[in-house]
Amino acid sequence: MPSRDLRDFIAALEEHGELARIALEVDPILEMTEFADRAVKQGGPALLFENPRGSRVPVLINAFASLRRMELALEVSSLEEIAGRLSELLALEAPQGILGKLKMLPRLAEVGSFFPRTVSGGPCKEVIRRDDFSLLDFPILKCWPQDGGRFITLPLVFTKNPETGKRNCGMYRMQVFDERTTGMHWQTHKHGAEHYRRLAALGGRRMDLAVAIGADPATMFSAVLPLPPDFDEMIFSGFLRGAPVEMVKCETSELEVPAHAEIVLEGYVEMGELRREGPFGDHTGFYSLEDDYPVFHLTCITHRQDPIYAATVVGPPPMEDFYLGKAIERIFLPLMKLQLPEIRDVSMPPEGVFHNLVLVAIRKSYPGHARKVMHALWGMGQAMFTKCIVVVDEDVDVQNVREVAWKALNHIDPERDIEFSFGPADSLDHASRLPNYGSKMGVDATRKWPEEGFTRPWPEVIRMSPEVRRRVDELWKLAGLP
Ligand SMILES: Cc1cc2nc3c(=O)[nH]c(=O)nc-3n(C[C@H](O)[C@H](O)[C@H](O)COP(=O)(O)O)c2cc1C
Ligand SMILES: [Mn+2]
Repeated sequence: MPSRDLRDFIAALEEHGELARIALEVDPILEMTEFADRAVKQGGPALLFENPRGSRVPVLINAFASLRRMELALEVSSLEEIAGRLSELLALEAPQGILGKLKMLPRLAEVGSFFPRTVSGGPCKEVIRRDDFSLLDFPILKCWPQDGGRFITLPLVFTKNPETGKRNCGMYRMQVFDERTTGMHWQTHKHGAEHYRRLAALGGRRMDLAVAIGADPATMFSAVLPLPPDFDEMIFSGFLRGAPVEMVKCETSELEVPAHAEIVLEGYVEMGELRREGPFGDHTGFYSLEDDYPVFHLTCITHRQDPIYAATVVGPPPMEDFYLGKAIERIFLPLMKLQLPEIRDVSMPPEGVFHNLVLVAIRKSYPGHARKVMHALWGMGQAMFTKCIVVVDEDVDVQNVREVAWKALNHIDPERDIEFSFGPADSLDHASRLPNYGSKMGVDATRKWPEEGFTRPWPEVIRMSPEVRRRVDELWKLAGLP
């Protein structure tokens, strides 16, 4: 059985020695950040603050902040398992003959289990507060000294596409303005922002919104995934869990939220109402600048009898989000390969904070191939944000940044091998010439071919001959070397 909720996940973390309970009083204002930052950088456990200052609600931080914990979250022994399942699913072919069709049945049944199921009630409704509620009852963190206030950092924001009726779930941070209003920091390229624009174009006045905080780990992870528009993240969560996500209708709107969530915030944004949001110590390691974003008005809070508040802290890398991103990188590789089969591997080193640096190894087949791959990535979903793409040949291990730096820098003639382009920039990029718009750099660090105008010989990498290596293995011991 997959984790039904956050509690199941906490129990799993605890069972595997991946959780520390902290009974001391710790302040959600800055102090928890310092704990979380030290813990993740020391490879420490997830933290459950049982006694946050100013609130009776415990706080869970760093639940996804290691590869092992990501595996526990997705209930696999390696993320490659999920990539494998996804590849198999994508390879679904029309069955041949009766026997082939029969063999397909279990697969189809599996696909059926991905779809979310609407239920009539659930633990997230144990307490329903329509009048008497305040966000200030919750231990919402102020993460860094220059932050504009307290921020909800792990919210699952549910909206509906007003044109197609399809659901979206994205993770967009929310700055607490007062007891019943927050910011809604969906960046302009994200699906929530698109729903908002569509509704405005249709002449709508208000857009319903529901926010779940703390759910089963696969569902929480799904909110971060760069899925295509109108692809319901809850279906992907069903795929990850191998069981449907149970959804329950909100009290004040037609939206649905995960029935096993810890806390649900219901409300709306008013078209055209914007408010200054930020600054916020962000996952780039710098403060993201203040900007105007819609305002979320709460109409109702529902929660469990004894809710647990889930949070994350982002900041100078690596932090928890690096591990979420690493899981995305591993799980989505088969999807990338489906569109670009020449791709052997991809990596996003932590220092590149996802959008600044992508390293790609390809099997080069024709002149200009590296540049084709760069442009394909710049045209692929959220990879459009990538500021710098380095393309290397398939013999380079892109998971090893040192190897990439060594080989790529040897292989380039900068003026010839750098491709500049323009396009959308991540909203968090503070160096782009305009917000959300800037330049991109691709580095073709593949071996250059005569067909690309390179006629000089290309040297081989230095390797000792195997016979000598074997002989020195023995001599080494005889010489008494360690
Ligand atoms: C901890 C965390 C915080 C995030 N905060 C934001 C945010 O404030 N605004 C935003 O647009 N994206 C944010 N993201 C990234 C989005 O969740 C991600 O791009 C996701 O794919 C968006 O969903 P969508 O494609 O359905 O819009 C955050 C991601 C993580 C892991
Ligand atoms: Mn989406």
